[in-house]
Formats: sequence, structure tokens, C-alpha cells
Amino acid sequence: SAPAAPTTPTAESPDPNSFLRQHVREGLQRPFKALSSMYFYDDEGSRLFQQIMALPEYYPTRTEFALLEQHRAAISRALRPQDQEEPFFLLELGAGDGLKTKILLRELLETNAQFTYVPVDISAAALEGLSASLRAELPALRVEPVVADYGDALRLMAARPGRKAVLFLGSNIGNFLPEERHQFLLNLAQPLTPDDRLLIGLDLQKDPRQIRAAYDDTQGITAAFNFNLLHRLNRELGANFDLDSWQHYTDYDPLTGAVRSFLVSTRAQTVRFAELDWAVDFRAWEMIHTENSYKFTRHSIEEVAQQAGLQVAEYFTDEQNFFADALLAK
Ligand code: AVI
Repeated sequence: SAPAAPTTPTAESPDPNSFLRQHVREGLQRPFKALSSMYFYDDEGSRLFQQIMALPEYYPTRTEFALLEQHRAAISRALRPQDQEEPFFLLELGAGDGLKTKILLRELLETNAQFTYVPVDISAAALEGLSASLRAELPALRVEPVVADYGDALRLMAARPGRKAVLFLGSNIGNFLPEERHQFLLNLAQPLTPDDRLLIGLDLQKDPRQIRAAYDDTQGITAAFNFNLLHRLNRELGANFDLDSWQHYTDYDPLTGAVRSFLVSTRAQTVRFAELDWAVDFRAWEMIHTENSYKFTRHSIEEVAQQAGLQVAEYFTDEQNFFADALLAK
């Protein structure tokens, strides 16, 4: 019979979960336990996020979609070079299904912009899906997908001559802690020239109840999105989280602009991780901090931009001022 698959990772077959293992060990040993929302997005998590984006309470996606529709001509003009003939690269970090971007791509094609669309993602499968849909829907579009992390992709593109317009939509910037956000923006800004442009999606501060409700929906999809992390640890690290002893809790702090999400242990319990040969104790009502979603004001956007050597050239917002796509330049 065939030999059993090796359980010890080797140089040829590195353990695909080594980052997760390390992260869990580190995060669950902190005085206030924490896990990164980065690990929400396995197949099931990505499916749940699609459902979140369609929830009545979750306003960011549909608001940004509508503002892109409304301002598509002005945004496209702001992104492309003044000289209509000059070619440029339109880079997108974390393109996802490209639904929002297609609004701008269509507008740019219709107005004869000379550009190449460069969607960047670490998932080759996500980029293949996007490229296939673009070939079908916008056959005239030049697409050069790049499978890389954002930093590598930007360095790669900086080495290629030509203007760049970089898109980072969808309020993804809100999921960074302030220091991470600062580093990210510094890295983003570093290879840009004064001719390049950056369009960033940011969720704005508003009625605090409305913000909180967006992360604590009545159908419990956001709760399931958080619980999925525990399912994932049970499955991938052989943990024994008993989901009946956990609750999802969300809070919005207007002082910092942060929505913080937690998983709460409703009783004292010990969770074992068979794959790590390790166990963690939880006190009753002890929490795991799972996510930050920062909300901004124009003032805080300008501060954050300035700290990274960038200026806000223009804001594009919806009528209710719920969401902003900010155009930044050096
Ligand atoms: C991906 N990111 C911008 C979402 C957000 O709003 O922070 C993730 C999310 N978490 C709960 N609901 C949505």
C-alpha cells in the first residue's frame, strides 16, 4: 500500500499552515488574546463576506458602488494623465470580483484612455476568475494580472516606466491598525512619482448606531463570519472550540473611530490544539479580539495621508457622506 503522507513539513513541502500556527500561538498567548481578521478568508469566510456585502445593514459596499457610478467620469479624469494619449497603468490592490472597478474600466475604455489594467492579488485563482470575466465583458481591455503581495507588486511596477494610478478600494485600509496602516501607506507612496495617483476607499464616521449595526447584523451573518475562524482552527489545527460556548460581540468607539469585533468565551474553558500539541485556558467572558474596522473623518484622512508624504487632491463621496474615495498624490 502507499506510504502514509508525511506529517512533518520538509523544505520541498512546507507546511501550508505554518503562518497560521505561529499566529495562533502568538495571538492566544497575549494578555488580551487576539487573532487577525486576515484568517477569516478561507473559502467559507469569503462566501460569508459576499453575503455580508449584500446585507441591509452593511452600507459600505453599496455606497461605494453608487458613488463610483455617480462620479465615474470625474474619477476617471482624475486618474488618467492630462495628455489623453499618454499611456498609463491602472493598478488595483485586492481586486476581488472587480465589480466596482468595472465601472471605472468601462468609463476609461469608452473615453479612449490608453491604459493597462494590472490587478494584484496573492491568490492566482482569484485573478484567473477576474481575468476570465474581463475577457468576456470587456474584450478590448489590456489586462496584466500580477500574483504577488502588494509590496512586491508595487516595486515591480515602479521599475516599469510610465504613469501609475493605484486603486485600493472597499475600505480595506480600515482593517489595519494605525501603525500597520502608516507602514502600508509609506510602502505604497515610496515608489510613486508626483505624476502618479492613488484612489483609496475609506468608510466615514457617522451615526454610531448605524456603524455598529453594520458589524452586528440581525441575521447573524457577521457573527458566523467571526465563528468561522474557530471552525477553521478546529479543522486546520485540530482544535476543539465548542461553538456553543462562544458569542460574537462588536463595539464602535467614536474616540478612535474603531469598530472592534470579538469572540467571547461564555464560560471558563480549556481549548486544545491537537496539531500544536498545545492548550489554551479561557476565563469566563474572556475575549479574542478578531477585527478592527476603522472609520475616518476628512481630518483624519488628511493626517494619515500627510504622515505618508501624500496629499488629498480630491474627495469623491455619496450624498449622505457615508463613504469616501479619496484621491491622493505626492
Ligand atoms: C474587508 N473589510 C473592509 C470589511 C470591513 O468592513 O471591515 C470586513 C468586514 N468585517 C465584518 N464585516 C465586514
